[in-house]
Amino acid sequence: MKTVKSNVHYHVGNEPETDMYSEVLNGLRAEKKTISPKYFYDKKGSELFEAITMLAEYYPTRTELFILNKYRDEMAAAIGTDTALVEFGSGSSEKVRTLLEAMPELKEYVPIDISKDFLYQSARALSIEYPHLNVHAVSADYTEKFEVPKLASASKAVFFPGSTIGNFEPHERINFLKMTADFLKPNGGLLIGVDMKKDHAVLNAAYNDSKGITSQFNTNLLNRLNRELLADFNLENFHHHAFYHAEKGRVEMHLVSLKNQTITIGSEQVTFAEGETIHTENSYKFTIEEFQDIAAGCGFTPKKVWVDEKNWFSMHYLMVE
Ligand code: AVI
Repeated sequence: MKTVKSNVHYHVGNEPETDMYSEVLNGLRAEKKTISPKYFYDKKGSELFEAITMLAEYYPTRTELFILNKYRDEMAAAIGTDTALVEFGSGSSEKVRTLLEAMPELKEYVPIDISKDFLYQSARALSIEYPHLNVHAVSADYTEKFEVPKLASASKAVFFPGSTIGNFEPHERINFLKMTADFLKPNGGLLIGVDMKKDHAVLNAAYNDSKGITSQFNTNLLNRLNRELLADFNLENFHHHAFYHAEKGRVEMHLVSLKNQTITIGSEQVTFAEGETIHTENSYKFTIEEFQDIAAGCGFTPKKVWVDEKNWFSMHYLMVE
């Protein structure tokens, strides 16, 4: 009998430990009510985000893909050949395929994602498409400490597309970049997608699409709380509100209470005044210099930046010593 040797390996990088109930409740009890955007992504939320990426008004995904396609050879050259490519929040590993096409000599790809089933399925598919690649799928929350298996390549490069960094608060962003710099030492690189500051009308339209998908994405959070935390939000009594806040350099998303109301969540109650909001997301936008300064403060040396013709989206390559 022929023994089959698989080129996909599965690892547990850490066990995510968030207590959603107490985190959400603390957020709703705060002076300014807030819920972390990480809770958008249940099954329905992930599908809605996928739909957002295909909207005419939502430029980031297709612009980043355009940049990746156009400059993938330069990116591959910057990353080098004796390097393991590690992707944070790899999901379906769709974007990385563009890069992999330009890196035929790459030996190791390490997708990291919190959603184990999806990760393992995508890693398996990728390992079949790229039989020469060793795929080490690591299930982990990459914003916390995690372990990766011992790798054969001389150095590591992290691929972090999608401008997810824009959804981190300034202190989270700094922690994340410092942790990533530590992880990459010595001689590692970070290829990261970063959405840029631009005409406010373009930003406002991207988060207020005409089909109302972003509104559904935002309000779906309440559905999730109803189902998973036994809450009784009536979705008709909350309204999607998104706008670009120029001084803060971010798009804010809120859910506005349309009346005075009291909500039950599990065994607790939370009251809302008419017009009061739950702040559900910030999406920070950066000039090239702003982002390079932040990264430099966390131990990175900026090496190269690629942008589209309109200067709407950037992909930075940064290195650590
Ligand atoms: C995932 N993240 C980068 C998206 C963004 O643009 O900040 C999430 C999103 N929120 C509303 N539309 C898309």
